[in-house]
Amino acid sequence: MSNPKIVILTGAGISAESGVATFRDPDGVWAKFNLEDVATPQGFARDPAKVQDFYNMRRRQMGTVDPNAAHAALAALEQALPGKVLVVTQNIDDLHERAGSRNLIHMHGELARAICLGCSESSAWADDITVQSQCPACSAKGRLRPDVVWFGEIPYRMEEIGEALTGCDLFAAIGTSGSVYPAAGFVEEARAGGALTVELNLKCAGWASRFDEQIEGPATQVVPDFVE
Ligand code: BJW
Repeated sequence: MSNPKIVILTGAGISAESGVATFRDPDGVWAKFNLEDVATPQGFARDPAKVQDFYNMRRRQMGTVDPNAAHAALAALEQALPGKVLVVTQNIDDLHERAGSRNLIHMHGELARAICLGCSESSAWADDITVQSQCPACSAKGRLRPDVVWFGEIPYRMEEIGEALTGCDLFAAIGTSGSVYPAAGFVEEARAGGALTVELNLKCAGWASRFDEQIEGPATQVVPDFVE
């Protein structure tokens, strides 16, 4: 999209009430799995099966959860303001698109896609990735990995996101701890371009002081109220 006026950054908190675990909350993913083992290229090089198991488990879980009222509210906002809303999600689940969002950037990739280490093509992928999995583009076997962005890798569509942040009037961050860059720096980029910046979070701690306004509460309650 060329000229969105509202840019919404979402994080794991928007999917929490759908039953998808966040990362850094006490019961989050990083309390159960070592980040270095499952979310870095080095971890994948050491033990690819362990990393594939981790993402296969999360991909299977996607089929058991549904979008919630917060995802639906953002999709409705986009419908009400055609061409004006861009959702940038750090989440690799597909709940925004299943709720109806279309102007959507998955900056950390998607569970529902696999990328080939041989030909670099990304393909839609619904099943487990195994050593027998064949790349739909080049037919190589055993060369697929989840098309997600690990630490040390460059998030997707950064130029497009940067332009949208600089040109927007409103930037809202929903359900993210602001601990991972470059997403954690988006609020400053938007503010430098003159945007009003708003954080919506269950608990506005941590990076809240970097926003003009904070709205505290569960996403399924505060997001529908916010977009009205
Ligand atoms: C609710 C709620 C409810 C709960 N309602 N709210 C030192 C300084 C600065 C940077 C670096 C540094 N050392 C290394 C870096 C870079 C590094 C980084 O940021 N590291 C930090 C740890 C410091 N970043 C990278 O490596 C990135 N790449 C990069 O920088 O490339 C260089 C480059 C960039 C740009 C241009 C050119 C070059 C890549 C980062 C990849 C992150 N990958 C992960 C995992 C992969 C995908 C996956 O497996 O899912 O992405 S990590 C993980 O964290 C995942 C998430 O998308 C990401 C963010 O987490 P999120 O969404 O914020 O979740 P939580 O759990 O942290 O927070 C949940 C929030 O929800 C909480 O606030 C709750 O309160 C709230 N909440 N319930 C509302 N019901």
